[in-house]
Amino acid sequence: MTTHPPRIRKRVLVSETGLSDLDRGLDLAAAASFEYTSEDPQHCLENILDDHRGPGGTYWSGARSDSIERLVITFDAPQTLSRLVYEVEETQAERTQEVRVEVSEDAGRTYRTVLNQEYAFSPRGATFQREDIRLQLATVTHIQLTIVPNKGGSGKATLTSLHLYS
Ligand SMILES: [Ca+2]
Repeated sequence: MTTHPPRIRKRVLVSETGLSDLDRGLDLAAAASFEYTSEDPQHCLENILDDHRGPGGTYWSGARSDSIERLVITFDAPQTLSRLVYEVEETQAERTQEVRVEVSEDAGRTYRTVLNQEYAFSPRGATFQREDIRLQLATVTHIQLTIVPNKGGSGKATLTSLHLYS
C-alpha cells in the first residue's frame, strides 16, 4: 500500500517583518487636507510627514502645554486603509500621553474609534513610542487624531510621524 502525504489546505503566511514600510504608503500630503488645533512655530505639522522618523526625528507640537490637540485629515477621495503607524518621542518630561484615532466613512458625520492608546514617558525609562496597527477599512473619508498630552504629568502634545497604508 503506497502512502500519500495527507492533502491539506495550506498557504504561506506573509511575514509581518517582510512588509516593507514603503509598501503602499500613502502620500498624505498629496491625498488629503489637514486641519489642526495649533502648532508650535518651531515644530510645525509638516514634521509628521517628513522623512525624519524615529528617535530624534522632527515632530509636530501643540502651541500650549497641557492642551488637548486635534488633527483632522480629510481625504480628497474615499480611501482604503490597511495599516496606520505613528511615533511619539518625549525625552524631557515625565508624562502620559493619550492618542485616540477615529475614522469616518460618511464624510465626517460619524466617527468610530480604532485606537485609544496611552503611553507613559519617562526620561529614565521609555522615551519613544511606536504604534503599528492593522485596519480593514474600505471607504475612509476622514481620520481624526486627538492627543491628550497630560493624562499624567505635564507637557505639550507631540507627534513625530504618522503614516498610513492603503
Ligand atoms: Ca518627523
